[in-house]
Amino acid sequence: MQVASLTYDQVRVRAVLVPLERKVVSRVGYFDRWPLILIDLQTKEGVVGKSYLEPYLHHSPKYIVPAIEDLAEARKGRPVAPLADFQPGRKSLNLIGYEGVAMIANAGIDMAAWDALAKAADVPLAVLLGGTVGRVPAYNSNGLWLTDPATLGREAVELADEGGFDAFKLRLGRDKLEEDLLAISDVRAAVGSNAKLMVDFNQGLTLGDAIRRCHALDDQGLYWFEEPTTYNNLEGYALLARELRTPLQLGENFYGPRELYRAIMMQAGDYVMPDMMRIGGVSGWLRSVPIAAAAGIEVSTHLYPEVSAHLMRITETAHWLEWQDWADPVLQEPFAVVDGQLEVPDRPGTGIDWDEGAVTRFAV
Ligand code: SMN
Ligand code: MG
Repeated sequence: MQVASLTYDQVRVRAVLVPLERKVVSRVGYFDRWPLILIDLQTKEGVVGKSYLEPYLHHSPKYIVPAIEDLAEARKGRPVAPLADFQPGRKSLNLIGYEGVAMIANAGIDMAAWDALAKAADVPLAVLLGGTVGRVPAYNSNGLWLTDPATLGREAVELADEGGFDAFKLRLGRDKLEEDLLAISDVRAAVGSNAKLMVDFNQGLTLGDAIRRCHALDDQGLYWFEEPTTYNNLEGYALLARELRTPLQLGENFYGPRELYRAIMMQAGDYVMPDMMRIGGVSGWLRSVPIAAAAGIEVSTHLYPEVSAHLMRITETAHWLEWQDWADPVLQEPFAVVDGQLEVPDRPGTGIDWDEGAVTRFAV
């Protein structure tokens, strides 16, 4: 189907709580199930754009869903023009905040709008954006939480086998340095010393402890140190980045392009990894990553592997895609991973569609 332009009609928003194969045990929280907000954006022309949000907190759909519905209602009858709507959408809610729920709601609608436009053009999103479909290098982020270090080697082997991975995210920041070192050595012993280990502290350390712990781990050959301390302590990050040899990664908590810009201006890290829900969806990504590219900074993704993979195909300094299969339980056709790379499917839009039986089963 090819349609010249689209008009907003209605939005259908549903919340589900899906099972996690491995429980998330991290310094940002414990999650035994994972909430998803599923957005179906219906257009007057009959094309339906689809996206999902991962709001972490089980009860948060109660206040995020109405914000999405309000935004969509205000656009009823107007052309679907997500890039042009990005800043006006944010401004329309800025009196209750420029970040948080206001941005999350905008990002959800934005991703669905881009999916609709690509479907109307009958091309994959990566192609609509001027790229091609194909593979994107990924690391497996489905496990290696703050669980018993003695079990991590076995788990790392399982994770490698989930798609020929040789790069993994390992969560650190245990009480004792020795426990973090044990976790690293167990994983290395199981998957080999050439495997890349991205380590994530999930903001768990005070700045002082981050200085101590990161220095102690600096000669471990780790691929990056992610969020050792509170995400918005950019001065602290700049200090860590200056002192450490291991590259410093941050960015999953940037709300919009200006926060990425500020972090880069302050030399707060070596790499950035925006999250689709917080950076502002596809439009927020398109507005942000050129800033990183101009600064020569490599860009990785956070969560949202499906939509993010399309964007990595057109991102100048594309680095690593974070692979999580957490939305798979409600997807009709989960994306394939081959040789540690995510395959962007050659189908119109983002390639996301719901398994409606599963949506009913996991509805909340
Ligand atoms: C993370 C993501 C989702 C839940 C907990 C922790 C982590 C990551 O920050 O980067 O994967
Ligand atoms: Mg992280």
